[in-house]
Amino acid sequence: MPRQPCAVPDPLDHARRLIADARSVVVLTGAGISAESGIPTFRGGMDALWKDFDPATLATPEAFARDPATVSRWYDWRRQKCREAIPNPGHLALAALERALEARAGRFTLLTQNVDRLHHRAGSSNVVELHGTIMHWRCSASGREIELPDGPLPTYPFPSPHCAGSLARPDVVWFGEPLPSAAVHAAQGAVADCDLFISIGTSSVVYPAAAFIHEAAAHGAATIEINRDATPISSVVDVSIRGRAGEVLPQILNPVPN
Ligand code: BV8
Repeated sequence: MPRQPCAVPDPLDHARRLIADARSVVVLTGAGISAESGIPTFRGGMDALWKDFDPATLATPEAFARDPATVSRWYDWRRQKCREAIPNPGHLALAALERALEARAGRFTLLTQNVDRLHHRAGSSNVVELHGTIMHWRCSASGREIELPDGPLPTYPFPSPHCAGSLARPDVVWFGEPLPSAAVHAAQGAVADCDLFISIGTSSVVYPAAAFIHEAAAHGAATIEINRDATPISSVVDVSIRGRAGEVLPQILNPVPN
């Protein structure tokens, strides 16, 4: 009798089983989950308009100090893209997962690197914005929040109404800036407690966000990656699913097991 090859579970079935058994889930999302809502990813090419600019060099305090008009225009263009975008089935599936876990007295934390607020608009509630939000701007001197017009800003850079001579800046975390301590604290607490960590739509190259999945695995959490392209974690997670978040998440989360 020829030996039956040990069956390698279908990744989608494996993911479904891990989710059904999970008690405490942490999800980390990146720009890829908002791509199907029409928001350009961070490293996937912003748009013909900005093709000559490298986002990683624009998303720095140095760039803002050197050329506040260009940086302000870029962020306000992205803010408009975020306002026009609507949550896609990937965002909605994660909101449904949170409700299903709550219904079975489980725990759910959504860590996002995204600044677009689409998870909130999709109905997710326990959302930790690791890199802030583009939908709020603050005074570059006092840090006070600045009311913005819904439409494009009238001038770039946009003067702060709070401190003479200061500018409005997006309330995001730039490279070289520390993440909000409350967000880091919330993330570390959730990661320490989770038994399942799901990474979705991120190139897994930006720290400290990219470290969380390794911390979760180190204390025994199962790990799943859902991403269009391979990343540095694809070969180390328990389940690696290559695909679009808006297509894969509804397949593994609906109906969400209570
Ligand atoms: C800090 C906000 C210290 C602004 C962003 C080790 C430890 C700590 C720091 C470092 C470290 N090593 C290096 C650093 C420095 C740096 C860093 O990580 N550099 C990297 C590039 C090497 N980190 C920092 O500077 C951080 N600060 O550590 O401060 C400190 C402490 C005390 C005092 C002073 C300082 C701050 C990092 C945050 C920077 N801000 N964004 C803005 O948005 O403009 S990061 C930026 O990258 C975006 O937020 C983005 O979310 C993030 C990660 O990118 P992704 O989301 O992954 O997007 P990307 O385009 O790369 O990938 C998309 C993926 O989706 C792709 O893989 C693609 O295949 C996939 N995809 C596409 N479509 C789909 C899809 N997947 C599924 N479905 C689809 N449809």
